[in-house]
Amino acid sequence: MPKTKIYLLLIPVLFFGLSTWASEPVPSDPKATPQAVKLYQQMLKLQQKGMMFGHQDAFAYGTTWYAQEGRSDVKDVCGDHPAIIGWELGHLELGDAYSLDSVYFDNIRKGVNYADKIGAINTISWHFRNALTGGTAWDVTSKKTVASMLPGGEKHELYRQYLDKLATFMLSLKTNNGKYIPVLFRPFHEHTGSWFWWGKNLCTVDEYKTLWRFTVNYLRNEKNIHHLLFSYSTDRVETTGEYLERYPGDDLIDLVGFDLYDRGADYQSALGNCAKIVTQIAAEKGKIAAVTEAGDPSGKQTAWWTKKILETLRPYNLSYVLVWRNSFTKTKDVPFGPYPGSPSESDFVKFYNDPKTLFLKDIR
Ligand code: BMA
Repeated sequence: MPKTKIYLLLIPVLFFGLSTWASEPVPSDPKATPQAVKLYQQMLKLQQKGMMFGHQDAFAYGTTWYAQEGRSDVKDVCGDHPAIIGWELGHLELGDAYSLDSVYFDNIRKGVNYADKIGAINTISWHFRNALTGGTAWDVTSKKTVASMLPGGEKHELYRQYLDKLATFMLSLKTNNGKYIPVLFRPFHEHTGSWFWWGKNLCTVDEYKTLWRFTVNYLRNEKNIHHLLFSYSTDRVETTGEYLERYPGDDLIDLVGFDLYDRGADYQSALGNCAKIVTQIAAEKGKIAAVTEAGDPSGKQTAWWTKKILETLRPYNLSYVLVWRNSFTKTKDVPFGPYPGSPSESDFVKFYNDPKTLFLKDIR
């Protein structure tokens, strides 16, 4: 066959290939790295298939161990790791060597790398200090903190310094062949409540949105960071209007989520309602939807995984549900994830075996 004819045959192939490529959804950052684009598209596809399981600090420590590569309490219980691994950066802004949860930032970097290498997805939260008062993330004594951090504010320079430290850390998340590891980043969460300095009663709608916009633009434009997908996550809300009241914009956000702990008899209805709200918004906007934090604060319910979580969330196309950490030190919190000997251990295995839930082996 003459060469020109072969080229002609290629035209429909090329056209089809390009049009499929053009219609693929892309993250909010127009300069997102190929790895961030790939992660975004992978998560959008997976959310049609099932719901991933995530655990905060899964690779950092468990109820009886600390910093053992390859171990997680989840794996100790069901034989597989979570698909989503949560990390926390609080105190990075102080220049400390370890986080407010006593995890060395070097170990977080190694853990993010390890998770990425084995095909898991990393999400990072940041309970960072109150720049105005010097208090913790839970210091809600001033309503001026957010305003003070914005351009022109008295703590704006200090906030830039916090972000510089954050940027240095994010830019250190690289694979062995030098590619930035894409991560979900989830700052300023649970802002529909008022227990963090960025909460609802502590700043205006405008201040909250401006804080987001300044932060994302600073990281993207001044620090040249393009491997982050940004998560917006409220606490419990009743309506779509309430959910979106402080939403900073489609050009900044990739994932819409919420945090909801089992604190009362109406947990299932509230969980279902929030799941409905975020999955509808995600479908309309072409974004990822997730339960970004959950847990049973009593630690005693024996069928919590199947009865409360799975049964309630089964109808929805959620990317993941992440439960909070299994602290190895004595805190006021129970371990929220499964662990050997926990009252809900066998129920977790049922949850794991259900086709709706996705763990590491299901996504790589
Ligand atoms: C909270 C608790 C704290 C922890 C913080 C940040 O919900 O688990 O003990 O310091 O998250 O991870």
